[in-house]
Amino acid sequence: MHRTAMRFASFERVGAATLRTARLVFAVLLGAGSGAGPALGANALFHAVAPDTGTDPSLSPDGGFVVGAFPSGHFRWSASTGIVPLPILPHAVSTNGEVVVGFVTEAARWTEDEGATSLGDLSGGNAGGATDVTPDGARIVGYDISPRSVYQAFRWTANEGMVGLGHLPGGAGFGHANAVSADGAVIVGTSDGTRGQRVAFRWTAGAGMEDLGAPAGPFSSSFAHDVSQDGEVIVGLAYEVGHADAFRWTAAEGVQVLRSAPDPFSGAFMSASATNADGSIVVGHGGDSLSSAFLWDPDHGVRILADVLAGLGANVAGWQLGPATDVSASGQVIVGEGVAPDGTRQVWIARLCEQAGVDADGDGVTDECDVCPFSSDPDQQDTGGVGAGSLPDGVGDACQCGDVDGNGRATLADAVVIQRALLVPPTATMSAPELCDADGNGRCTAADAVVVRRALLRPPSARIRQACAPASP
Ligand SMILES: [Ca+2]
Ligand SMILES: [Ca+2]
Ligand SMILES: [Ca+2]
Ligand SMILES: [Ca+2]
Repeated sequence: MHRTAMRFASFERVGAATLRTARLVFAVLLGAGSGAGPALGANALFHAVAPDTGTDPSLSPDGGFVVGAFPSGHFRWSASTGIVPLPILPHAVSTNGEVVVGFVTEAARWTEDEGATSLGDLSGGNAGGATDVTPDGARIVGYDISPRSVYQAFRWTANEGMVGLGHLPGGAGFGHANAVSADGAVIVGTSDGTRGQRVAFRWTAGAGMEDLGAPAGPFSSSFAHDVSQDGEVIVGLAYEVGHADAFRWTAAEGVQVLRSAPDPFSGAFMSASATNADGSIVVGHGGDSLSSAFLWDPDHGVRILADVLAGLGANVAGWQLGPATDVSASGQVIVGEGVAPDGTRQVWIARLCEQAGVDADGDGVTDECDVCPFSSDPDQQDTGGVGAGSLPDGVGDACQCGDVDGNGRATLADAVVIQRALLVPPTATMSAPELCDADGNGRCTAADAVVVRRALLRPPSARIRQACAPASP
């Protein structure tokens, strides 16, 4: 991804149970005029699905799918499908969203066609988990736990099944693969070894498992959390009692601590969670409670993500952006955990958009960060989503299908207005009749009122289709 081409950013939020989408425009360009590095742009994109979304979200490489855990269950989300409940605790998802890997009672994969299936085991035990999958869904890595509680990293393909990666020399009790490169050639994780402590490893078929080494400093342990798709960059956490630093490894530079001056975390804990396809973007979290998301790139070093977004004009006021847990291959989409202004826990996404993208409606905001890509709405107003009191959901007021009274939210009042406006003679008037078509069949009928009502149920029994005229090409 050409980071210098980025001019727009958006900040999305994925919540739980119904789809609500929202984006906010930012007007400030960050980095413009600096001549180098991402000049991030000016949109915010919030996808809210319901309150109380869960933890540890992961992204598909294209940023289109999010998987995560609700307190009440597990989910896969995309803008087009909304929430799909999953019978698996998900840790990673393939590009097309079709393969989700994680944990059921042991390492497992889920597909729409086959459901959840076990990946088998190495040791006759019945425990472990899958932690990552290649973009094509074909290769999976994770860890197996034996009946004697020996952890061993594994790789898996349909043909070979589960193959153990062993341990670093001198190690025998702990191995845990966390990530795999796009072609499956490089696997990273943590193993015990001769140094006794658990250390980050890099595995290749030719060299086997190798100790990644430790950064300079008093670190006794290290954990590799992610590898770039090209296998060239590894990121993770280096640890010593009372201290932890995020690191980034390359063959040329070895393990380097990702702490730059000025240090936004003032020496407190840091951990890198994920990196993009070429390793040029790293995300993670830091601070005494490990609760603030950060963004690293070589031009700017470590920055607090919330500050970056606020600097771009994003409306993140009142948000606590907790750990950033994953980033798309392009580096443009970042997902993490946080607390919304209303106090609910939410999964959020920040999107960085290309300045030179298509602007179908000519309102100055490129399609991928336009809250209404097919309605000219230069103000990018996004009041809420589906439900009274709903947070901005990434769908602009101008194209919030179902919101016929035009107050920026689709609520029960809208369903009532639709029904009354369709009476002969009508007993109510729709302020925004163009938003009536909630079921997306091209007409405004009583069925649209039913869809709005059902979309408001918890859990919803219908989804409002974003296919009314202002939301359509
Ligand atoms: Ca536009
Ligand atoms: Ca627009
Ligand atoms: Ca909205
Ligand atoms: Ca409304």
